[in-house]
Amino acid sequence: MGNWICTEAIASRIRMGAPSGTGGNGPTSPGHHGDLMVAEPKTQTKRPPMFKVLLLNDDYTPMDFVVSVLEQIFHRPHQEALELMLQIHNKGAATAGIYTRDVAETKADQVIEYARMNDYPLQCTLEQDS
Ligand code: TYC
Repeated sequence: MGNWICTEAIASRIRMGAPSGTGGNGPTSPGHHGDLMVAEPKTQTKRPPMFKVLLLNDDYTPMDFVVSVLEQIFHRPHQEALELMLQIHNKGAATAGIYTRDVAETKADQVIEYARMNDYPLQCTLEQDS
């Protein structure tokens, strides 16, 4: 319920007071609910900052290995992974995915670890997106 304080007794009064069907002032929206006034949340919710995971080109990592990284770690479909790999190869770098900080860091670690295990120098970096 976030910042809403709502006991079952209050919730059932809201349900009884709320109009049935869609489009009305339903039990989860603020405002009038029968004879009850429900408060707006006191704190503003914010979206977390997002981070791009950029894959970098190099001269040694095989193309099909990069495609497999994009499929397995970034869940890109095969054709998309192929096109993205070529974009990295031709332009030097491209965004493999955009995630919250923790997820982006984990993906980057997974890329480096998978590349190291296979003796490839593939690198990636994080860049704040928003
Ligand atoms: N340039 C590499 C090659 O010609 C392919 C490659 C693509 C490497 C993308 C890294 O992130 C990369 N074998």
